[in-house]
Amino acid sequence: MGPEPEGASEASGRAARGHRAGVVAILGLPNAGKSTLINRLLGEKLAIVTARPQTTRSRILGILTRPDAQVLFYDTPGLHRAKGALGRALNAQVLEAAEDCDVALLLVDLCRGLEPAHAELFHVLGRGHARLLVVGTKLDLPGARERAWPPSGHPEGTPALRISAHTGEGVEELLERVVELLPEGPPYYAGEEITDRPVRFLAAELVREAAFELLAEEIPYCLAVRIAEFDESDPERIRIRAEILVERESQKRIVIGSGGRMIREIGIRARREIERLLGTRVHLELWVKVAPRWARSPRSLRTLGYF
Ligand SMILES: Nc1nc2c(ncn2[C@@H]2O[C@H](COP(=O)(O)OP(=O)(O)OP(=O)(O)O)[C@@H](O)[C@H]2O)c(=O)[nH]1
Ligand SMILES: [Mg+2]
Repeated sequence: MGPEPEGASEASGRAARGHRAGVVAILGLPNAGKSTLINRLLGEKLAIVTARPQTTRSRILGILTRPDAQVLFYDTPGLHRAKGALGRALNAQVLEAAEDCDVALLLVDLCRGLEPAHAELFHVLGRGHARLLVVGTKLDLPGARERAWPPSGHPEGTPALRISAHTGEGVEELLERVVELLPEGPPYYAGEEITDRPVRFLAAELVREAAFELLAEEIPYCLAVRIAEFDESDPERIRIRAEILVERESQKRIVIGSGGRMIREIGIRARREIERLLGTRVHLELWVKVAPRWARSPRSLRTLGYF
């Protein structure tokens, strides 16, 4: 072999030879811990997390860049029995992500094991070309470590590892396994980007997270959040006006709460989180609006950023 070329051509040669890049889909049933894991991997809160199932409503990209690799992690909604346009759209996104990735992480709550609903995910993954890793989650929970692992029904020969996204146990090892499975190639994104989502979308999600945590029963599933105004003209204090959309007048009353207590509480929590995200002070104004059809049409779901 001849001598190595020097300068820029040497750098690009190095990138093509050693560098890895690819798409990793984080998949699983609702509440498996997908969003918590992407946040842990990225070291930033990109995806909202609540104790309720079906929190995530869209694919969210987290870009992890290091000298030897760029990993494009996609958080996805939990695969579930779909009801209505929103449910169907969520599941469609999950299946699309599963078919269209280099590596699929199938997250399984260790305390629940494999469930019949996982079969559809295995089926779709079997059709695609992705390398599959089965990941047991919430290893820190009492009893999780004693559960059979890999779980019964686990496809033979598929690598399986266990993590706790809360304590970080196993996460570094998971990342190394993922990088090894990625194809060689140059990075897709400039190094400083960590997501493709605009901050106003992340801000809307943080309002939704606060609402999910504070409202009981079915109400969180009947609401969506839209940012009506995002004013950065004063960089010391960003002004945000967000609208909480509900389907019925009765839901609007519950979201506002008696004497406005509930909406005030939602506002306080959401503002705290948005300030942490933006690193500045935020003035957050919340309005509740009845929009009976927000969840019914693909067009309005797209406008809300759920596609
Ligand atoms: N103890 C423990 N709890 C966890 C861990 N990871 C996630 N959780 C909790 O599990 C619940 C669900 O976590 P999410 O990350 O929102 O789960 P998800 O899979 O994104 O859920 P959906 O978006 O609804 O599909 C939350 O209450 C998390 O705090 C973990 O490593 N340990
Ligand atoms: Mg989620």
